[in-house]
Amino acid sequence: MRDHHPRLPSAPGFWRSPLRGPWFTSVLGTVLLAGITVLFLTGLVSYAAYNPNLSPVNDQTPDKGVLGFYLFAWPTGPVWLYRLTQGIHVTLGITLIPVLLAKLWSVVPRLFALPPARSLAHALERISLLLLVGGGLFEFTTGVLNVQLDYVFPGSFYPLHFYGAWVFFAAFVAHAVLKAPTALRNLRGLGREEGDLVSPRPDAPTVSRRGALWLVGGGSLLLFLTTVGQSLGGPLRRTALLAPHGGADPGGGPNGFQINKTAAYAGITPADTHEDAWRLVVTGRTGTVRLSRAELLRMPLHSASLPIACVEGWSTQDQWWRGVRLRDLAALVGHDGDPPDVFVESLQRRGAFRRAALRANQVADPRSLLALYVNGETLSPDHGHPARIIVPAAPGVLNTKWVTRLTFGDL
Ligand SMILES: Nc1nc2c(c(=O)[nH]1)N[C@H]1C(S)=C(S)[C@@H](COP(=O)(O)O)O[C@H]1N2
Ligand SMILES: [Mo]
Repeated sequence: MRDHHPRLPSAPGFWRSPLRGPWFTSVLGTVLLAGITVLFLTGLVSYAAYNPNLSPVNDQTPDKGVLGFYLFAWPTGPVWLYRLTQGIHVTLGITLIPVLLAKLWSVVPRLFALPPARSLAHALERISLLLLVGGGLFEFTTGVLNVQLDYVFPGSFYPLHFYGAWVFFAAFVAHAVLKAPTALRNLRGLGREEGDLVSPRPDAPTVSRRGALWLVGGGSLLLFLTTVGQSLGGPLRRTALLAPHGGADPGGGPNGFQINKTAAYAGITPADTHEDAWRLVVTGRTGTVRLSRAELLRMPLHSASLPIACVEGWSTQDQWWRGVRLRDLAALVGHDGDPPDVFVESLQRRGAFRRAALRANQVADPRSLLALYVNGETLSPDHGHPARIIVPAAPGVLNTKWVTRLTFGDL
């Protein structure tokens, strides 16, 4: 009887879809092999871009020691570098969601198969599968939550997503090595449509296997087309229907580009930023200098066309910034020629992004500015008036707004 009316998902006959089979699973697996490898690499790169080794204000991931073996000084060019790497990371991650779900769906009978382990090797394989499925769901979920809801995690998003990535990728590599030979055979059509994935009592098909793949691909394409605009910026941003909404409306004009956190959100009031109240406090080898906005404006002003690129995947096209070079400010306090790292502090009193550390190579770049103007106009309150950092190729989070203190020295 049980064979004819299986009630338990552990019974092979419980799963009826005629789509399941080695070929379908192998095609999806191959797409994920390429896609997840790119996600992992762009993710590692994104983490490096924060200068996580420089200062605990940039990153507090404990014991990243071994896993941080690859960290390097993030370059300052090309200026679109982080736009590209993080745009790929977020857009590709979102695009792959239908493929990931279809792949999990295609092998779901295996997750319920009994007995749980036939041998030690089989037990190990199943544990690695748990890490793979759990790790994959965890990475995609935390990534999407971070993009859509903006840091909703206990503590920081970075350690969760970073540790999760290593666990997931380790299981992923083991899985790929184990399955690659079979997958290759299935793709070439040499494998036969048999085995535990093929339902012993399939329902009548409503769509062919190829048709189902087109559906998955169509879902991915739709996600791609409604996401990618946020990384392209400019007028194409409007096509990004899936980009997070409900944020501040940047309005039009020179300051009319995306706003991450508004001045109101950050608790910055006109009383804080008023000419009489605001001072820039610069500290370095030779002591401390306090500068009013008028004094800053008497220093040599320089321009740079640079984008803002956020970890959340959105970025702006180049904006035309004008302000004082960071290296000129370093020189003011005794660091001529070879500027050191700098610790940047905002007027903002609370919140994770009120402080950031920049590396010496970023300070030294002539395009790295303490910006006072954007696109020919004074910075708007939401874009960081009276002064903000803008550094080429750096993630948005390092471009501190409402800056009030710069401390030069090796961190
Ligand atoms: N003081 C302060 N500076 C900040 C932030 C912040 O929350 N507080 N957000 C950062 C992040 S995450 C990004 S992406 C950029 C966005 O700059 P924008 O709002 O001018 O586009 O500002 C950065 N500077
Ligand atoms: Mo950001």
